[in-house]
Amino acid sequence: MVQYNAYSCTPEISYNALMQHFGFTRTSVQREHSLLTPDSFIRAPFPGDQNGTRVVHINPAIGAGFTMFTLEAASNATFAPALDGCSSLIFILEGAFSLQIAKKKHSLKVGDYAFLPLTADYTLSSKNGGRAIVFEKPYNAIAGTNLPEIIIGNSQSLPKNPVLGDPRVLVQTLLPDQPSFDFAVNIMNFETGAHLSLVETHVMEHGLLMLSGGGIYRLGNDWYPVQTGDVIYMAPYCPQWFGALGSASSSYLIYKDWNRHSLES
Ligand code: UGY
Ligand code: MN
Repeated sequence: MVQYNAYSCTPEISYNALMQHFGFTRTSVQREHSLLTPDSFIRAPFPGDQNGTRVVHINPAIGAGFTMFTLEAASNATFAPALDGCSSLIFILEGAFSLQIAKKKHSLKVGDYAFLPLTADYTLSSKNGGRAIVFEKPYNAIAGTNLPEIIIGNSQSLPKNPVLGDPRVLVQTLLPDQPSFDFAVNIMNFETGAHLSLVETHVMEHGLLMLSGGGIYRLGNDWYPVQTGDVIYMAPYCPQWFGALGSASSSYLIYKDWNRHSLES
C-alpha cells in the first residue's frame, strides 16, 4: 500500500492509492470546524497559474477570514501572486520553488518558507515541480505602524519553545512577534503521548496542516483520528485539543489571526 505523506504524495499516486469504494472518508465539514483529508481533495485550475494546480482547503465560503491552499507544481510551473491587498506565507512541502523578488532569486526547498507582505512584487515558479502550502489574508493595517517586511526562512533552524511549560510540546514561530504582522504561523511539535494541556477555546481561527505523525484531534464535541497530510479548519471559539499517538513524534503547521483588536475586520 502506498503511504500518503504530506512530503511525498503526488496527485497521480493519490488518486489510485486513496480510491474509496464504499463512499467512506474521514472528511467532515461542520459549522465550527472541518477536517479535510487527502482522499477528498479536488484539484482545480487557478487564473494566472501555468503548469500547476491548487487545492483550496479553506476560504471565506467555509466561514474563514483567510484562505489556505496547496500549490502543486509540475515542471516549469509559475503561480499567480497573492491578491492585491493580501499578504501571504508560502511553506514548501516537497520539491523546490524559486521566488524572484526584484533582481534577486531565492531558492526554496522543503521546510523553507517566505512571508510576502501586500507590497511585495514577486514571481513564484518551480522548474522541476513541488508542493507548497499557502496562507493568504487581506492585510489589516494599524495606523502609525509600518508594513511588515519580506521574510525568508528555514523552519528547521527555528528555536523550539515549550508550550505552557510542557517540554514535550514545543512551538516554533515562523513570523516575528511584532504588531505589524496580523497573522501568526507556527509549528507545534508533540512527542508521542504528549497533548495540549487544555481544551483551547479562543477568538482566533485556525488553519492547520498535519506535517508528520498523527493522533486524536478534538474539535467541538467530536474526536477525530488525524494523520499526516490532513487539513483542519477551526472557527473562532471552536473548542480544540490534540493528543499525539504512534511510535514517532507529530507536528503540525498552524495559522491564526493575531495582533489585532477583535472588533476590527
Ligand atoms: O496557538 C494556538 O492557538 C495553538 N496552540 N492551537 C492549537 O494547537 N490547536
Ligand atoms: Mn489554538
